[in-house]
Amino acid sequence: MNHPEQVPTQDSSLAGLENSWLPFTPNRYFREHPKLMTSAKGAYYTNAQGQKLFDALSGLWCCPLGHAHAGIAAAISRQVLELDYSPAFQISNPLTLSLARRIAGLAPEGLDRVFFTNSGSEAVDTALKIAYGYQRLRGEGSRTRFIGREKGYHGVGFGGMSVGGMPANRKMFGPVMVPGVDHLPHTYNLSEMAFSKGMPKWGLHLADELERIVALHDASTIAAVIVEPIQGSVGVVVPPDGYLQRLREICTKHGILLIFDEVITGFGRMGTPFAAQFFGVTPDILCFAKGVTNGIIPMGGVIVREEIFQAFMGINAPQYAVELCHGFTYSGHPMAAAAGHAALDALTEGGAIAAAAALIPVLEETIHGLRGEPGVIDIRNIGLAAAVDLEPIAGKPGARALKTFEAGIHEGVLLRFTADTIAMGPPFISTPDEIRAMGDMLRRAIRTAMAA
Ligand code: PXG
Ligand code: PLP
Repeated sequence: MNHPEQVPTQDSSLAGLENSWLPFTPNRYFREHPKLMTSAKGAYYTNAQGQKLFDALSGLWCCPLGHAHAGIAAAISRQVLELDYSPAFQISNPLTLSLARRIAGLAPEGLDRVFFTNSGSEAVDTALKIAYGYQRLRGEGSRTRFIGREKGYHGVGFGGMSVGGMPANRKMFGPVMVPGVDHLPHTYNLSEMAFSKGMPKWGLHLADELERIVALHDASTIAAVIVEPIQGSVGVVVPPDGYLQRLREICTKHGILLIFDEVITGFGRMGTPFAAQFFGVTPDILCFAKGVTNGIIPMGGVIVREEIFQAFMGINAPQYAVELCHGFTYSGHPMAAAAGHAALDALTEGGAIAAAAALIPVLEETIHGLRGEPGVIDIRNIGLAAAVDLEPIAGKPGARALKTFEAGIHEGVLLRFTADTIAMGPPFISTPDEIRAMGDMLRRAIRTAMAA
């Protein structure tokens, strides 16, 4: 049903807003301050006002190759007339199989089996189910607990929400969480690590909290630990030096699976194919999404150690029995697989991951150049990702970053903020000058927001 009386303006491009419920959006604010994009090319959007905006977060971290990418556009146009869909259950197709092979080839040694999903949230819930199923199949069915981390974001499925650690995403749903989850402490500590470049030197001891949690619950009750190597959504919280190695050691010692949620860090954001290679730590299960198709067709998945897959193949059931009763109508969608192949072409042979690596020092220098600006209380960076924390306005958390976001649009940059943190993950196709220009626009936006 329409509610014409609620249409905020006469602008015909907003027709339909009264029937829309926008995700992770303050819908009441949006209605008064609508923002519509109408086209995108390369590292820029054009909005309904005709302004050109630099895409400082590569979409929502998912478009590192920029927009209107010729190779991906050509691949999906071909694919739609070749094989637009084929059933995901009981059937596959050569393109999806060969994409799994290429992804396994990019992944760290030992991670060889790919299960496709359509989003990061689905990847996380799939990973948790595989982890528990594996423990059960190897005779460790008492291992039912999952350990997440404070400030973690693992999507919005019931599993991902439960292991996630962003209070706002959890508080409405407390009673319906997956039971038995515990959380590692987060590693963000302004007094110890403000303005660090790369990995903070402080905080390795926080990994030992896993030993405390294991002692509390007993290892025999814990199936898996899930962490983002870098906490992206909360605003680029970088792990302390040695932290992920320590988690790996503790998990191995206690027979606990380690899951890396690389939905943001996968496919080049760290200047390496995955963060696992950047940090030199290999998990047992790795979740991916976003960059795998450059965000153009939704796709996600998990990559698991062969041994985990083989545990499922060893079930005591006839050969024609389904080993894992789990999957999605669109798992390994041929259109997504076509986009995935074209994205991987650009990331690997096309040199985009190498280009991202080359931009890392430019982003570091640019972003730390904002130190000393009014209201800037922290700056941090790793890989091609960075964040700036702003002094909150007393009693109005998030209001300072919102003002900066609005001022950024005026300057020509689309920023992403969460609470009073501005996060940046520019496209790998950016030029050094574009990164510097982004820094200048952010500087002016911060000054405007502080003056307001
Ligand atoms: N895990 C991680 C680590 C993520 O970053 C998800 C799972 C969920 O993926 P889907 O595809 O279900 O949204 C994510 C998603 C931001 C931002 O501004 C981050 C995400 C999504 C939207 C915005 O940092 N991460
Ligand atoms: N709900 C209903 C009624 C369905 O039939 C299906 C799939 O067949 C789903 C949900 C799950 O949808 P998807 O496989 O796209 O996740």
